[in-house]
Formats: sequence, C-alpha cells, structure tokens
Amino acid sequence: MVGWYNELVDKVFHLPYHADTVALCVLSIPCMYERAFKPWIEANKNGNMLVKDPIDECVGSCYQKVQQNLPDVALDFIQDYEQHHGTRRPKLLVQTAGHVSGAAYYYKRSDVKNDPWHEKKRIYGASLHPRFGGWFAFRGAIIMKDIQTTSIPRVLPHDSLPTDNQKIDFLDKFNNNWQNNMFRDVIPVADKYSEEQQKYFETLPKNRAALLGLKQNVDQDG
Ligand code: B12
Repeated sequence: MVGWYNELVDKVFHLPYHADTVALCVLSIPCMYERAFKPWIEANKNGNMLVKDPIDECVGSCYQKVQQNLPDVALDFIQDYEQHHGTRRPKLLVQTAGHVSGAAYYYKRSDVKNDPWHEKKRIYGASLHPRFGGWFAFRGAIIMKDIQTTSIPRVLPHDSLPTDNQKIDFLDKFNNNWQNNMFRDVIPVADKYSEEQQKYFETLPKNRAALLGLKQNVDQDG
C-alpha cells in the first residue's frame, strides 16, 4: 500500500497517491538474465540504437507488456533509476518499498544496537531477500492508481540476520567490499547470478553494449 511507504519516508519522497492505493514492488531474481534479458537482447539486436541502459530498457519493455495485458487497469510505473528533474532525487526508494511490501528486509545503520563505525562514516543500508540473499535487484514499482482498498494484510519481511554481528557483517561487506559480491552470500541462497551475468555487471556500463554485440549506447550514465 502506498500509505505504508509514505508513512516511513521523508515528505520529499512521498508518492502522490491516496494512502490506500495498491502498489507492487518489482524485483529481478537471478534467472532474469537468461529468461528475460538475453531473449530481449536477441529480439532487439537489429532494432534501433539503444538510448538507455539495456537492462533498464528491457525492464521498461516488461512493464509495457504488463500494461498491454491489463488494458482496463490504470497503471503507473516507476523504475529504480528514475529521478526527479532538477533535484535528481530518486523517484522511489526501492529498499523501503521492498521492506513495506514484505519482499526483502532493509537493514539500516539504525538497526544495529552496538554501532562499531566512526560517527562520521557514511553507512548505506542494504536489503536481503530470504531466498536469494543479495542476488537480486529492485526494478521499481507498479502503482494501480485507481485501486484502493484497506483489506490487504501487511506481511512483515523476513529478518534473516537477527543478531547485531550478522547485521554489522552484512553492512560492512555492502559498504566496504561490495565489488567482491560477498554481501550477497551472507545467507544460504536458492540461486545466484550465472558467471556470464556476473561478468556483465562487472563490466563498466559504457562497455556493456559491446559485450552484448550491440551498437554503442548514446547515454552511458547507467
Ligand atoms: C543513489 C544510490 C547509490 C549512491 C548512494 C547510496 C545511498 N544509499 O544513498 C551510490 C553511488 C554510493 C550507490 C552505490 C551502490 N549501490 Co546504490 N543506489 C542508489 C539509489 C539510486 C538511490 C538511493 C538513495 O538515494 N537513497 C536516499 C536515502 C535518503 O534513502 P535511505 O537511506 O534509504 O533513507 C530512507 C529510509 O531510511 C526511509 N525510512 C525511514 N525510517 C524507516 C524505517 C523503516 C523500517 C524503513 C524500512 C525505512 C525507513 O526513509 C528515508 C528517506 O526519507 C538506489 C535505488 C533506489 N531508487 O532506491 C540504489 C541501490 C540502493 N544501490 C544498490 C547497489 C547494489 C549499489 C552498489 C553495490 C553498486 C551496484 N552494483 O549497483 C553500490 C554499493 C554501495 C557502496 N558501497 O558504495 C541497490 C541495493 C540493493 C540492496 N540489496 O539493497 C539499489 C537498491 C539499486 C537497485 N536497483 O537494486 N548507490
């Protein structure tokens, strides 16, 4: 529910919908790369030059399909990379959306009781999925703007890291060593990114199109 999200975030991040509006939080799990992304690349290889990040564009085309399949439902889509013009503030804080939807627990510095970090050090929060650990990404939200209800039960996200030490370890790995992907493996996982997918994400955004055999991107700010 949009209201669950708006209750937590600062006013500047509020979504402009009634509190009882139904929304879906969208995640991609490891098989996204093989099952959605590669077929989409194959189908679009000879099309127009890509102007955005290929993954973002693929997700956008999935959202279009959702709307085509639900022609009578008014939907708004917000992708994870979208920003407000001028302020460059993200349109949606996907980690908070993931937490209130019950999909993935969002661990923040304030969740740690015995905080070991220097007070001036910036510690970013990170989310953990109960089945895929850190091997997933948020892709945005679908807002069903004309559907309002108060009957959806609230499901709390699963807390996979109950102790302070586990939370500290996870946040340390995410903040100080995210490149080695160890933050993704702090719990046993059902699936993880294939070697090829890991290589794709390790490649600088400006070189990813070439890796996929595509024409050069125009906007390389991926
Ligand atoms: C800007 C950004 C960055 C910036 C700054 C990070 C930051 N967190 O501010 C930089 C460039 C550093 C960055 C880096 C990375 N990022 Co980044 N980044 C983002 C982005 C686009 C916006 C984050 C943001 O600006 N937040 C604003 C701040 C103010 O939000 P906040 O701290 O959560 O505060 C809110 C909550 O606390 C909430 N709140 C208040 N009280 C309560 C109480 C409860 C219970 C809850 C739940 C919430 C809540 O209200 C606050 C706002 O008012 C998000 C995607 C998105 N659209 O959200 C990805 C995102 C956070 N990044 C992500 C990743 C993976 C990374 C990197 C690993 C690089 C990569 N491979 O992409 C690195 C790792 C960090 C590092 N060590 O450098 C993932 C994290 C996935 C996860 N498992 O959590 C995200 C979600 C992208 C995605 N599509 O999945 N990132």
